[in-house]
Amino acid sequence: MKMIIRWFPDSADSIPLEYIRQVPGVSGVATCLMHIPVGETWPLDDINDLRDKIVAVGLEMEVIESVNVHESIKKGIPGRDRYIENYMQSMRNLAQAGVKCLCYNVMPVMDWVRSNLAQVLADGSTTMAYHHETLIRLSPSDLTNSIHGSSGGFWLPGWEEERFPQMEEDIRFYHSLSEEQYWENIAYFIDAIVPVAHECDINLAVHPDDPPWSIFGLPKIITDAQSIRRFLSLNDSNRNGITLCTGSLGASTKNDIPAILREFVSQQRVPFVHLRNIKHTSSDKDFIETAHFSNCGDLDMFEMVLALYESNFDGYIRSDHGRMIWGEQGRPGYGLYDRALGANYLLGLWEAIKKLS
Ligand SMILES: [Mn+2]
Repeated sequence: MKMIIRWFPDSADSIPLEYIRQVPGVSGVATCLMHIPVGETWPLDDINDLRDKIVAVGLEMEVIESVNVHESIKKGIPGRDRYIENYMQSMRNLAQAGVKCLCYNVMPVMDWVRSNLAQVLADGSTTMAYHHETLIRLSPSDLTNSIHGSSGGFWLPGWEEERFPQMEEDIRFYHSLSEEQYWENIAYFIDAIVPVAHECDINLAVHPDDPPWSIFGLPKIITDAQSIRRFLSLNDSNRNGITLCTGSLGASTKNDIPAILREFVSQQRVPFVHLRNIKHTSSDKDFIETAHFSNCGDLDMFEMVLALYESNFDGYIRSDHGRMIWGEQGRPGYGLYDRALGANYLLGLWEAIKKLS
C-alpha cells in the first residue's frame, strides 16, 4: 500500500511539493497536467517534465487524477472516435513516463458539486457542504458562478472554464438520452481503452459519481455496489478498475462501504482508494465533509482500513478532501494540514491493524 496526496502543478496549488515530502509516510502525489484542454492528447514531454519536478523532491508520480473524458464520448456523438484515440495516446504517454494508475470519471457535464465550499464549523474551521434543496434551486450557471466565486481564486478540478458556455446545452442534451444509452456510450469507451491499458500496463480506476444521485436530470451511473458490478462487467479485465471513494459513495446512507471495499478489493479491481469521512446533516441527502477521524463523521474509518488490510489491498490510498484549518488559505478541499493529519491517522490505523494481525 502506498499513501499519496493530491497535488496540482503550475501554481494551481497553494502547497509546495517540498511540504508534501515532509508529511511522514507519503510516497508520492496524484496529479495532472492543467494546461491541456479536455479531449486533447497529453504530450509525453510535458508529462516527463512534470514527473521530473516531482521526482526531484523525492516523491513519485505513479497516479494521475484525472484525464477527463471529452463530452462527445459521454454523449456518444460523431467525433468521439478522435477523442478516444487521443485518450489512448495519453494513456500510452503516461505509462511511458512511469504512471501506474489512471483515475478518471464518467460524470456527465460536471464533476463533483457542493452547495458551499467554505461552510464554517463550530471549531472555526471551514469545510465543503452539500445541501440538496439549495443546490437544485440553483440554475447550472448560478452554480458555476457560486463554485467559482467561492473557490478562492483556484480552478477546481472538473470545472474547467472552457466547459461553462456549453453547460446548459449539454444538460438539455442528456434530458433526451436514456440511462441505458448512457451506459452504452460508456461501454464503447471502455471497450476501446481497456486493451490499451493491458498493452501499456496501466490500471484504469473510474471514480464513482459524487453525489451518488442524479442532479439537474443528468444520468449518474456509478453510485452503489450494484452499479459498480455492472461497470466492472463491461470488461472483465482487472485493468478495468475503480477508485473507491468512501466519501462519494458514503453520501448515500444505503451504501455499506466496508462491504463494498471487501467485495471489489478482493477481486483485485481497486487500484486506488480515496479515504475521507462525511457527516449527514439535515437529511439523508445533505452532508458536510469532516475530519478523517471516525468520531467526526458517519463513516467508521477503522472498518474501512480493516476491510482494505484484510482484503490484501496493495494499491494507492490518498486522504481525500480536508477542511481548512489553522488559518490556511488554498484550494477548497485541498489544504495541506487536514489532509496531512488524515494521511497520518490512516497510516496509524494501518500500522496498528498490521501489528495486531
Ligand atoms: Mn474522491
